[in-house]
Amino acid sequence: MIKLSIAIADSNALPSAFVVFRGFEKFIPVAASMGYNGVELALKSASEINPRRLDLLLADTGIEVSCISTGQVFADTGLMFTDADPVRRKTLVAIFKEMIDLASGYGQLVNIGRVRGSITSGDNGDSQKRFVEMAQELCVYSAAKGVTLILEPVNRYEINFINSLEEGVELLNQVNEPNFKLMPDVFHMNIEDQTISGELKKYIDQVAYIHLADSNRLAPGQGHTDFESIFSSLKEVNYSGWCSVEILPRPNPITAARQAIDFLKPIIDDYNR
Ligand code: LER
Ligand code: MN
Repeated sequence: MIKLSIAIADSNALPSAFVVFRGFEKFIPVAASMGYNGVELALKSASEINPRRLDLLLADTGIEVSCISTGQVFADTGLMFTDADPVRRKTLVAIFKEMIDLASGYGQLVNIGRVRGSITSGDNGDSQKRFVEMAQELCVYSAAKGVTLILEPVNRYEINFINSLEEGVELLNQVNEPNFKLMPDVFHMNIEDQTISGELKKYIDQVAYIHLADSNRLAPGQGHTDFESIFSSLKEVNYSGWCSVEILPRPNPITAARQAIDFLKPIIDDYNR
């Protein structure tokens, strides 16, 4: 069974927040009325969420939180897991623990995208070691709260650390915690991975969540990514979980969200039959 979600941030989110919708109060009801099952909350801090208000919105609309994503933490603060400065890493651990506390009530998934940080050339693996240690600490904290951390491979034009699913799985193996999984994004996979369908099938046991966008990062159906093939491959290996629409809000948020669900709903309904 696949459930469909869409990325949303607070109304005053940074321009760099990569989401379709901005404004929980306004757009959670819009996403629900379009037929989305969930919303992915893109946050820079857990304090952006008022749980009482969110509970009301979720109850009124019947929609779920699919995941909490953290790209804005990096965009807003520049903090990263690989940072050489222990004080900055400690600040990031505290921000993440609050996100994990929030996720224990909403979605039980927290992503690690660009906030993992980059690798400084010639550092002899120190950046990676810092990542592994911090991920292990946060996995232990998350496990006690029933939360899984999900690592998103991101293409080489945005970061130099973990671009492909294969690299992601190597890092998962080093961290070696049961609640550390992958969040493939088919837009990045189109740039980095040998094939999208093949790598998704190969690593499906590690896949806990999927981002969807077409080859041009518009709504699925607007570019040349073969979504029929992706979903039939996922079906072969029985993927069950969230797929989340993370696309450019073009020509405008409503049209982009509508295009995505118009294209994906028949495919997902068929998948779930
Ligand atoms: C975040 O999910 C992502 O895919 C990044 O490309 C955003 O910069
Ligand atoms: Mn993504």
